[in-house]
Amino acid sequence: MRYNIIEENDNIIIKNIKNFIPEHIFECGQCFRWEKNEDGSYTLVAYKKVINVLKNGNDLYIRNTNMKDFKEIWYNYFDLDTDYEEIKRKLSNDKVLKEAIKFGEGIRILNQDEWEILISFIISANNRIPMIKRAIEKLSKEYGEFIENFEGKDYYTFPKAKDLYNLTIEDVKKCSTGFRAKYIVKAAKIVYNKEINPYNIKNLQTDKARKDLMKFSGVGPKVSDCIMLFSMNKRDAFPIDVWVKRIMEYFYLENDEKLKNIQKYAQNKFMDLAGFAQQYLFYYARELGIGK
Ligand code: 8HG
Repeated sequence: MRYNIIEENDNIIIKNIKNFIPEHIFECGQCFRWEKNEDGSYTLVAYKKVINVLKNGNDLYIRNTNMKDFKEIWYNYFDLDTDYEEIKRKLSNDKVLKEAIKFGEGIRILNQDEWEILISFIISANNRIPMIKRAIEKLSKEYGEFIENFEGKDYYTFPKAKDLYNLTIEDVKKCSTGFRAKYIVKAAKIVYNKEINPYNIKNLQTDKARKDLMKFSGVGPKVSDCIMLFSMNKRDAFPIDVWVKRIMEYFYLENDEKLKNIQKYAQNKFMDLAGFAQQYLFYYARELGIGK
């Protein structure tokens, strides 16, 4: 994709960017390490960096970065090589999606770190987004590495398996992780001992990748599909949580369908774009309370 990119001081500016609205990207459920500032910008921690993202008119400002990091990290992180115009055009043939896309027109699916997303979505089970964010922030502060102080606040990396594998369940519970603490320690042990390498799973086909992810305790079909979609570039994954179940039943299916049937229906209908469809639907349903 072609962009008009300018480097200025510690800023990268992309002029006239389309299909990119920070609020839609960060608040659509895929990502937890951000906070919204008074000026409407978002501060984000990922890949050992802290950046600030602001849409100013049609231009995007990524602050606290440089061209090297933009090319090596942020271009891929923000999925800038993917043509969202084309995806939206194809999905808009469906009239429900047409509305959902209008609502979340600036959504992009981020390419996040596999290990971080594995643990983040283990934490997401039976949890609410503000609580998930809090648990991840506490874990990072307690067991991650200090990155820098940015605008008065200290930022830390997400802890690695080596930082977590020898903790007690009680230690991890102190970070507001609840019953998921035991799954986190177990996953850290598995990865530290090289029984499963989460960075290799993305090379497998979706069905095989899902099976491998479900070897981790605390990872069921929904969590595995979130991990594949948000960190393994599997855009055919279709995670079904309460909101996606509601909206699928409300608009497309009879009431109270089995998850397996919803999954099959979505996979047939949206095919390789199922993950994108899911994200527009999740944001639309959750923000508007559809089907509640
Ligand atoms: O982006 C998401 N899609 C789906 N389908 N489910 C999600 C996303 N993000 C997210 O946190 N969840 C789940 O919804 C995890 C948790 O069960 C609940 C939080 O609102």
